[in-house]
Amino acid sequence: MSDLVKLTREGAIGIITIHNPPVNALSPGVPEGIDECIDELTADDSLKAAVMIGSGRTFVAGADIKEFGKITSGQTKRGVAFLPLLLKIEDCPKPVVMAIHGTAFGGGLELAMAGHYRVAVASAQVGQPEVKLGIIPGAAGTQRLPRLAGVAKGLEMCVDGNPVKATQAHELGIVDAIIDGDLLAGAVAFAREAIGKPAPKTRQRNAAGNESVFAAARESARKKYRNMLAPQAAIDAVEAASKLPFDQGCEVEARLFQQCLFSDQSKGMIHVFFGEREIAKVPDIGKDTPVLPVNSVAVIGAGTMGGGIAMNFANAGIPVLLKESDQAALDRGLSVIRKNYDTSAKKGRFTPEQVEQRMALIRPTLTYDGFESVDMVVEAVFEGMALKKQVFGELDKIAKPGAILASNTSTLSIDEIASATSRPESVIGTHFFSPANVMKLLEIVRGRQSGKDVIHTCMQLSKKIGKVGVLVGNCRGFVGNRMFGPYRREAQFLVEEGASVEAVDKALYDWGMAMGPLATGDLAGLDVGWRIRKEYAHLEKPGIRQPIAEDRLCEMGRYGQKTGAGWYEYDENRRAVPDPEVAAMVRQWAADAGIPQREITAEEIVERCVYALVNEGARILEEGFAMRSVDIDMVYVFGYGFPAYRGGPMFYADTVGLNEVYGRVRGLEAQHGELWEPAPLLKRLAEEGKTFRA
Ligand code: 3H9
Repeated sequence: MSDLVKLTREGAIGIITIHNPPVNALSPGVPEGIDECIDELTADDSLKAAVMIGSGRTFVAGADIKEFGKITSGQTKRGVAFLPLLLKIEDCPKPVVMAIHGTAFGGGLELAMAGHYRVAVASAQVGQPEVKLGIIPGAAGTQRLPRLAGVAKGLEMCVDGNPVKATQAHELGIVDAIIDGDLLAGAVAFAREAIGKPAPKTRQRNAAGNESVFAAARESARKKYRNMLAPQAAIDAVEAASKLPFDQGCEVEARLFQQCLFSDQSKGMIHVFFGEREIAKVPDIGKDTPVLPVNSVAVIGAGTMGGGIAMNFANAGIPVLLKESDQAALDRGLSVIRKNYDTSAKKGRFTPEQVEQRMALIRPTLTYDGFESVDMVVEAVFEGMALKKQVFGELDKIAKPGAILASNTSTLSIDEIASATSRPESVIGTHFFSPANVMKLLEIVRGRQSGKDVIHTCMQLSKKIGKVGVLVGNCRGFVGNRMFGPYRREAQFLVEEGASVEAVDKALYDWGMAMGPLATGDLAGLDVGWRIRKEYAHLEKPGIRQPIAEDRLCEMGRYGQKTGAGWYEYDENRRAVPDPEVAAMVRQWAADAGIPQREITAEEIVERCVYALVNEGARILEEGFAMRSVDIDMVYVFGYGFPAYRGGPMFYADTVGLNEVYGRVRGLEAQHGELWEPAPLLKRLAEEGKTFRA
């Protein structure tokens, strides 16, 4: 018998325990082990019922996601026939009670639903999160869940992929009983009660639904999950459950599951699932590296960034001192924070009490009083080296020894900032993304002398404050903004060469970006880039083409949303309206600069912008400012609205094929000149037939 699954006995009750740490995934050996246990249970006359339970921290968290890559790359054959095993469990003549703690996700919930009964501790969660991996349930989840929870709820759970808590699952009929106290003992008692009674089979229940639910779900998923295959496939599969007999519904599901599994979208999303976990692993910083306590924080600057950063700490229950240089700015900052919290409360994300608790954790100040006792300071003042160095010089005198001194700079050298202190080992970059209370990405910038404990602490802290922390090196713009430069440069060039502002944004939005590059500039503030460009103007190579339009817009005071106008005009609800005046001005500026005008396709827009990201990403990787291509991918997925179903820019390039990408970059170099010189790493990998990932 497999070591992964064991059958033990407690009187007339067989206990089937799944032991496949850390999450009891259905890796090879687990389904086989369950199969053997069911055979033994059936054959053993002394056993009258069974309990199936997971050892360790959870029930079964789903299929083993690592196996999917092996299946699609042909390394493994199609995996075990899990569906027949579930039928075998359901047809077992003795009642099988599934005992759930932790998470019964994906194949785990499918397994649980094949049992005759389900009991759970109140803290457990159940769900079909497959769509988050670009697939749909593949072992009758779309068929059994609507039969238990009703079509509308089953549909919602399969399409959104969000889990429900055990108590709600109980109300919905997914779970039969909530167990207080010891789960196994409660499940065994439940199983004893079930002996001799007819065991209910979920697949024999009815899942009739009405037509309008599906039409509405399709429409809503089209908007919410733009371009994504899996949510639409999940709707088709649940609709099949509502119209067809169980076996035929399973056939529909199996076909759709295969289509999704072999799609590039699921490969991209699975890459993101593992990527999010991989980036937490820093090769030279072991798990035993000390973690410094961060129980109090100070933030300098109560502007858009500083305020958002303070909210992150308050949300995690960490008290924050929020410093500004004058009362009016401080008041403004606090009122923005309150407004943000109130908006969240209106959306039901927080209760009014939680809002007050969070506000109470943010203590406004105009002085450095109290800074001597905080564990960490995050500087979020204007982007300018002289000012940053002045602040760090002051902090060096005030902060306690060992306090982490972090800068939220988005482009400036952490080493130079650290040089203003006598303790560069305590200095690090923590680059939040706007809006800082919403965006998941946190670039953690490693200075030459940043201490390993300081880095490790910031990586851990990122999780605590709900961020995805990616460790990056200290180059101009780090990973995200350094790549964003060429990306937005191309967007501007395209406008200057004849594409409309709206056409550029639409092409990239339709391709999957959360926003177009020009609208993103308006959101972030065009003046931010303008200020930075002025700071670095001395580094520009003479004779190399530079975008014209954005600096001109800034000179006119058109900074984007915050001034009501940038690339677009904005109404009082900050809705973008195309501005014919901008279009006319750009045409004039282009004519003055002698830039020929032409028709530009959406395909060219996407290619130029996305390959500009990839080419710069390749340079960053080669220069060692990103540890792995997956780090770059996670920066873009979690910080720049890059579609997760494309896996990130480097993964996308791998999917296209580096030889193809290299060929196009060379073509662009021939057409547009040295800004498109292929990165040496891209050239080398393309010629060797390799990928960034490998
Ligand atoms: C499915 O079931 C399809 C079926 O319908 C088809 C049937 C035929 N496989 O997240 P953590 C690893 S699709 C492989 O840090 P937490 C994870 O990589 C699946 N590995 O812990 C990590 O490894 P490492 C549907 C998995 O406590 C370690 O376990 N199920 C899997 O924060 C710890 O994970 C899902 O989509 C897996 N299924 O969160 C559930 N799950 O230490 C996906 C985890 O080397 N999983 N690992 O970095 C999760 O949502 C979370 O991991 C979970 C635990 C909530 C379970």
